[in-house]
Amino acid sequence: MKTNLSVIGEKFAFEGTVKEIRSLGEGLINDTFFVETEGSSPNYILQCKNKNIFQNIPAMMENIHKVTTHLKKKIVAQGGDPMREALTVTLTKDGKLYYHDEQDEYWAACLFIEDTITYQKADSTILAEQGGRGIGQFQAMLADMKEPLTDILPGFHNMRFRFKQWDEVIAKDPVGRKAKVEKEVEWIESRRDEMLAFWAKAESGELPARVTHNDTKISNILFDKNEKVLCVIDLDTVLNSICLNDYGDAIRSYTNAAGFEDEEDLSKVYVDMDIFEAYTKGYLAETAGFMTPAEAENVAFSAKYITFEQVLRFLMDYIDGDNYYKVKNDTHNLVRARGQYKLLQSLDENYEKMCEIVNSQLAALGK
Ligand code: GN1
Ligand code: MG
Repeated sequence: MKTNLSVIGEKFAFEGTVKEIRSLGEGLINDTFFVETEGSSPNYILQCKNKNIFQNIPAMMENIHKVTTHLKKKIVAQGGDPMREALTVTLTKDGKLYYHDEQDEYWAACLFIEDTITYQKADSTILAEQGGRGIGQFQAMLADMKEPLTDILPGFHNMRFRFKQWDEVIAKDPVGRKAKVEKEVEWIESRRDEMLAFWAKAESGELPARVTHNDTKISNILFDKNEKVLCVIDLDTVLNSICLNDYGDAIRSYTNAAGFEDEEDLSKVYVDMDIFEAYTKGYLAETAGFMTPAEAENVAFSAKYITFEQVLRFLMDYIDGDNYYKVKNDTHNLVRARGQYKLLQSLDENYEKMCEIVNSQLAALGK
């Protein structure tokens, strides 16, 4: 049955009169719509959340509510604009954080922040440094948030959990693709111990759990017209996890010279070290103040960790028959896994230089 968007829109406490609700294109996870209102009333973003991936959407919305409430208090105390520098969840007319429709779909809305720009690619060091500041400020403002968040994506960046999923998929080989990717399977197996050793530091508490974003690509940052970071968006994945994962995931996406995960020409996939330096500078300027010595020591490795995790997740989804990520064809996940592996190789090659950059930035910040 086709969803009647205007009926969904009527459930929310939008100011003014809704003129049109139109699709903002297909995201990889949720379906997103722009709600345009008449005259000078605010506009909104409306989303149908993906319930296959997010199995507890009420808890997800509670997490978002807790985080945005905390951020707004901090922004006001710093003299900022809480309506532009943090997301504002728009409630339903009966005061709920989401609307659960008759077809068992979950909808949520937030205020659209006007006069901002988003980028798909970090094509300048200015943008990269600002992006690093954005996630760094986000984490710093949330570093003293005491209320725990519900773990709505159990095991999300947990390598032990990922290997458990991996072992099950490899044992099952449900669509007979394993034989086609022996070499790629070996990429994963050969680094199992190295990657589990990093995660063991999170399990022991050596790397503490903090409030983290978990999807730190550049398109999840709103910039103002002067290329200055304004607001971090897409809070579906806010969780308690280690802060370095947000840094590592951003490095994985910002520094990829190819600019996207679908590049088939692997000669275009490598780490842009100028972007690496700029992002690292921006991120550490905001986070060095709260980082423990153990966190500071593991900054550079986190980029390898998250990139490896992404190779594993794409390859696992390929072997599993493409159940998680949306794909355009049978080899889409394999292409993505190969691209991420090429990026991981480039991170390996540049690792010494990456450590030097991190250490010199930390030293400049008195760490
Ligand atoms: C998914 O759709 P997007 O880009 O927000 C995924 C991330 C992956 C990313 C890879 C909840 O995020 O973890 O890194 O694809 N999000 C979820 O492109 O699994
Ligand atoms: Mg996302």
